[in-house]
This record gives sequence, structure tokens and C-alpha cells, in this order.
Amino acid sequence: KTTMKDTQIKKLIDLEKKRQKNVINLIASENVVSKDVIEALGSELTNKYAEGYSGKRYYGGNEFADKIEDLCKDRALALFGLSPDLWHVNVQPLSGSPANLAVFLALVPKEGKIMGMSLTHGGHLTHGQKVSATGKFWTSVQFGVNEKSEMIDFEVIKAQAIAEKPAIIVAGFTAYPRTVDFKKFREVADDCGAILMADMSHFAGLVAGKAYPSPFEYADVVTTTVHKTLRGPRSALIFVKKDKTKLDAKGNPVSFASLIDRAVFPGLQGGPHLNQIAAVAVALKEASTPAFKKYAGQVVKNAKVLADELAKKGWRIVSGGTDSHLVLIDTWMGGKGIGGKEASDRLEKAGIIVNKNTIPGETRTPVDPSGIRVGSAAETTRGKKEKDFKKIAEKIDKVLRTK
Ligand code: DSN
Repeated sequence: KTTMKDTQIKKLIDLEKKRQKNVINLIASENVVSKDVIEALGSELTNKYAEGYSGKRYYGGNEFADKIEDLCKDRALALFGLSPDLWHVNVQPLSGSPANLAVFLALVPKEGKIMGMSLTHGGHLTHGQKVSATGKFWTSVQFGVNEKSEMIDFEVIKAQAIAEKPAIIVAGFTAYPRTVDFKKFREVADDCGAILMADMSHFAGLVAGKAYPSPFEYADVVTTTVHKTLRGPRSALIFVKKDKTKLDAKGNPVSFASLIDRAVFPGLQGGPHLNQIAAVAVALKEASTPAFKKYAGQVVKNAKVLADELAKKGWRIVSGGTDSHLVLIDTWMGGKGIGGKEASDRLEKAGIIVNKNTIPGETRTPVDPSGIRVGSAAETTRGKKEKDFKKIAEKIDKVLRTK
């Protein structure tokens, strides 16, 4: 029972709780966290400043903060099967965008180039888009998907990388439904002498549950948010290989790990959010269970059903299907259907929450693009299975067709 005295905020929280309960949530980047995660987030840890890192704080009273941060780091490495001798992890980034920015700040010189997937083809703002700091402070080169297959085309990327010589290549996405071949990205990075960074924000939970390829064998740096398929609080992690070094101004080798730690704090952030780090630790423990492995497998099965059923009903699924939790639907279909904004608005009125999304070769605008993006992570947490997703597909079809 709550004892909250601020009734205005309390009422709004209650309304949001009710809204979440009453809708079918198909936002591909959202999930539903456990009560334990919420309890850690809402704890007294929020009162504490802990600038610095475990054992090297700038404030007193961090006996327990150190233990929490260390445990979180241990759990993060263990979850992805990483040896602490080979990998370092920073658990302080407040969310995905600052995590990616920290990696670039640490590793990409001012005149360096970032190569990432373009936004309309499924990349993220922080993969070097012009409107993001990552596209303003550094130059960037963007790659797209093959026009026909709507999948990543490594021949094109390789030629582009060799011509452009980026300092870093980002393998990852925010709206790409297929698996990413990290081995091929490694080869491209080696061909042009770039660092390989994987951004597994969307599929981290699937990697943890062994339902999606892991980037760790190939990438030098891996970033991830915690709140998508990984089902934790809003937060992010940066994993980095311990043996990777870069020469400093005096020609001395400095590890990527220490450069990244310094970029996170004091480069970009002040005190870490300890309540958030504790909640991340809780979520990482939950994600290491057999139940979570089952969950990750079910997430992919459910997304496949959603894609297949919608395709059967005549909707064009970008790339023809999905290998993950995410499905991109071309609702516009060259003018035969409806725009992404209308689709999203209509679905919301019917209690299904999605986001409008650009599709490869977009001909409309980001505010009213050609498609919608849907995902299965949140509803799978609520126990939905293939038969439920078949019903969801039927409902989506009905709503989108009704004039
Ligand atoms: N906004 C997130 C998503 O929906 O994919 C990425 O930052």
C-alpha cells in the first residue's frame, strides 16, 4: 500500500499503471519489469552520491555502493559468459544514448569518422545521424540495407568502409528485424582498420537467453540498454575487451577500458544513479535463470507468428519476416494502405500501442512515415503465446482495414 502524500502525482502514476495494464503493448523497445526491479529503483540508494568508481570514490559513505556496483558488474559479465580477465564492463551509463556517446568520446578522435546504419534503414540516432551529437561532433558515414532483400548487404558495406576508412563501425539497430552477422562485420572492420562496436540494445535479452547471435566473439566494444528485451530498468552497460589499447598523445598505449571509464565519468556524467545500478543487478540475475531463457525463445516465436499472420492477411512485412522480437510493417504499401501515423493512431484507439516508423527507401516523412514497428517483448512477459499473437495480428488487421 502506498503512503504517497503528493496526491496529484500519485493519481497520475495510478492512471499510467492502469493504462499499461489495459493496453496491448507492442512497443518493441519496452518491457514490463519485476516488482524487485521497481523496489530497487524506488530505494534509498537514490539519496547517495558516489562519483568515481568502486574503491575510488570522491565521496565518503560508499561502503555499500561499492558492493552494489561490483555485484552488478560481476553479474553483467557472468550473464554473457565473459571472463573478467578478458572483459571490462561499465555499469554507470544513464541510458543508451549517453553510453554510445561515451564510447565515441573515448575512442574516436575529433577528426574521426563513425560508420553506422542509417535511421530510415533501421539504425539509431546515436549511430552517427546528423541530428544527434554523434553526427555533429564527428563526421559520419551511413550504410543502408539492400533495396530488394531489405537486409544488410556486406559487399556494399565493405566497399563503403574501405573507401571511407571509418574509425569505428557500429553494428546494431533500433528497427531491423533480422539477425546481424557479427563475424562479417568483424571482417569489414579488419579490412578498413576500424574498431568494431556492437550496439545490442534491442536484442540483449535475446542474446542472454541464447535466442539471437552474440556479438561478444567479434566486437571490441558492446553497448546495450537494459530496459528492452533484457527486461530491466532504464539504464545501459558498456562492455569492452581488456586487451584493446590506443596510443595517447605521447605515444603510450592506453586501454579502451580506462578511456571508456573516463569518458563516462567525468567525461559525460557526474554521480552514478545507484538505485538504477542496483535495479540493473536485480534484472541481470533474473535474466540468468532458465525461465528467462524460455522467455527469450518465446519472444522470438511470438514475433514470428505476428509477422507471418500479418503477411498472410496481405500486409507487407519489411524483409519478409523477423529473426528477433521486432517486426516492421509497411502499412503504406506504396499508397494502397494507410500511413504509419494513421495506423499508430487507429491502433491506439483500439488499445494496441505501437510506434510509427520509417521503412527502408522511405518516401514519406518521419512524422508520418510508411510503417509501424511492433515487438513481442512486453506481451511475452505478460505470458502471451503464439495463439495470443495470432489474435493480436487479427485485431491489428481489422483495425488497419476499417475505413
Ligand atoms: N527509442 C529506442 C527505441 O525505441 O528503439 C531507441 O533509443
